[in-house]
Amino acid sequence: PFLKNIVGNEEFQLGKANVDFIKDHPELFEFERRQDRATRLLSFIGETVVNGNPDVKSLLDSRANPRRPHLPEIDMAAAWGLHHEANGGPKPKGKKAATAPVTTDFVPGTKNRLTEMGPEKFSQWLRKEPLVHYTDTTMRDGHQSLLATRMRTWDMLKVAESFARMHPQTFSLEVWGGATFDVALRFLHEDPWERLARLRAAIPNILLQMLIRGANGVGYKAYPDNLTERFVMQAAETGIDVFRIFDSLNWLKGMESCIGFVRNKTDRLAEACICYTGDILDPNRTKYTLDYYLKLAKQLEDAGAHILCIKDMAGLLKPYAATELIAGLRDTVKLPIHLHTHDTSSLQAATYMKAVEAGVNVIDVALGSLSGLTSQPNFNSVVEMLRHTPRHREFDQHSLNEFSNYWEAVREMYYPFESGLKAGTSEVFQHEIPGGQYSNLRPQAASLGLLDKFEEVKERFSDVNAMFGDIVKVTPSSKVVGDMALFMVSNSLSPQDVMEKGETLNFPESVRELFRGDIGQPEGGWPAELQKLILKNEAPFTDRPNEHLAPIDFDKEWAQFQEKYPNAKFTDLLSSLLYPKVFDEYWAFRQKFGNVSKVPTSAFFYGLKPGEETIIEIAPGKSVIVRLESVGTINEEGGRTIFFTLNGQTRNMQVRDQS
Ligand code: 3PY
Ligand code: ZN
Repeated sequence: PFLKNIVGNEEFQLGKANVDFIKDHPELFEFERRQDRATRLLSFIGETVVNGNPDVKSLLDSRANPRRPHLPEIDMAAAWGLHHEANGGPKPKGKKAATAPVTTDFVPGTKNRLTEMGPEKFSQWLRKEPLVHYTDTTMRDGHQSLLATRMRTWDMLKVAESFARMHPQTFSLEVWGGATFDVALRFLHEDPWERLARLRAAIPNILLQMLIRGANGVGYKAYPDNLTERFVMQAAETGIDVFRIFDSLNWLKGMESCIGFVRNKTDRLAEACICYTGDILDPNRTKYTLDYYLKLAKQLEDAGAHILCIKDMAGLLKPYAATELIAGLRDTVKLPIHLHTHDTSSLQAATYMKAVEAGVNVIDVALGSLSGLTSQPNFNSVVEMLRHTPRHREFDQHSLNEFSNYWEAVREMYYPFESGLKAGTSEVFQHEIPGGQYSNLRPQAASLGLLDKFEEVKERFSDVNAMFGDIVKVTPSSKVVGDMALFMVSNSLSPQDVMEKGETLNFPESVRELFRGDIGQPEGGWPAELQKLILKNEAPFTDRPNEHLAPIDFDKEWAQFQEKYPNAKFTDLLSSLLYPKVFDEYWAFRQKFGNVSKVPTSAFFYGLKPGEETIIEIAPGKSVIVRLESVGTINEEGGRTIFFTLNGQTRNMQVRDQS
């Protein structure tokens, strides 16, 4: 090294090395051998592999060992004080209204009002409301869009009642439907009906809202009409007040019957959606214009909707477009207007500001820590945005922040389901991927080994939309566009390749079904050339797919069901008719392990560490303390003995080691 370093140096060779040479070139005097450096680096990596990097270790630990969520305070005096103030009573001094009569009763809210007025009058009342209303989506779309729909009933029930007590002026809580039904059964092994019933019991005063995909119910395909009818009736009976009904292609026929079921078979609210796509301000996009949306809104009003929703599932409605759209809708229909968006671009608070100025009645928000990005805009911050302005509705901000803090701590336990999106992205205006789909598309790409091609998947998503004729993209149509994009990326196909080689391609089943008309008809029909390539010789239908399905014979089905699943409830039959295979697996799991929705979330996802204990309320007022003492070594049969104590009594069990 001496020869190479110093003697080989040009300055040294030219005899220019004076006393400063050493100072100016310290690197020439590092004689360590290359191999030593590599060995030391290797041993550093080895140490990190085995023991972790101390700089990030605590971070990893805190994820696996999350902090305990702090339950928000209940202050009935403050809640009643705000209520009296809002109704013209004396203005409270400080935080509480000393003069307001205080009871432990819930402050009456929109649920009480709907019961008193009925849906028709309620709708007229809402249309005229001067102050803006809020729907909190934390317990449905918020976690569907940020955490792959994994939020468990256990975490919701911890704060459901206290939220209803502290924030009774909330318009509604979206707590059910969309993907939550399927995910609850399939991955959380819990009964979605039980979730709804328990939330209803905890929240007697605020409207509970669900998302229903019209003729596709809470599934991905068409169901017999009388199944959707029974589903709607049962959902109302179990606790739903507002049915937000949409069709994934904005096809009126896909929504009409569902609107009718809510109107004629329940005393609840039918909220029908125009799904927003494209950009009404862009003169080059001539398919989804302001007129298109206004016409659809009028048809939905005529079909019997009580509320009109603008469902901006990807977050494409820009602020100045909101001004045009909402002003136009207020002029066109007599219904109250409810606006739903996703903050994927991070612009949507501005959209809300313009919407509020233009007269929107209700906006969808999620509590701070479960808001933003692919979720809804931030409840806490939007309330502040409007403070001291004419349409501001008062909320106890300190308490809203407590709820946000609660959800922030809870969210840590769900870190494996985070979508990975770290900042708002204007890419959404190109790819138009719905917020609720984004957190699923990544893992879907990953499971096909395409994660490093995710950028390409997003580009293909937009190409596929163009190939399909620029369709509305929301579940289930968006899922098909995603399937086709993944198919093209994994087979290295360009749009041109698809058109050229289409006859020999084996298109994904969902694409075939879409082009056959299984989930309805898009505006302007399907592109004929592509449809022929996809369907080959199969004939598409152009009427309602549901009309090709035989109605369910409920008496017969119920009798057979009870034989197969003894002690099952009628709601179980509905779950099974929607998702037969998923229900069957859920049932088997439940027979084996019981009602795991009662297990605290940390133990549900991560088990217990030796020495750790958890409390499980197995029945109302009856809790057990479970403590893991130790885990035995692996035995000859590949099993381990697990040593627990249950309320202090030793309990051992054998568990097979799957590793
Ligand atoms: C769903 O259908 O689950 C959606 O959230 C659509 O936006
Ligand atoms: Zn949404």
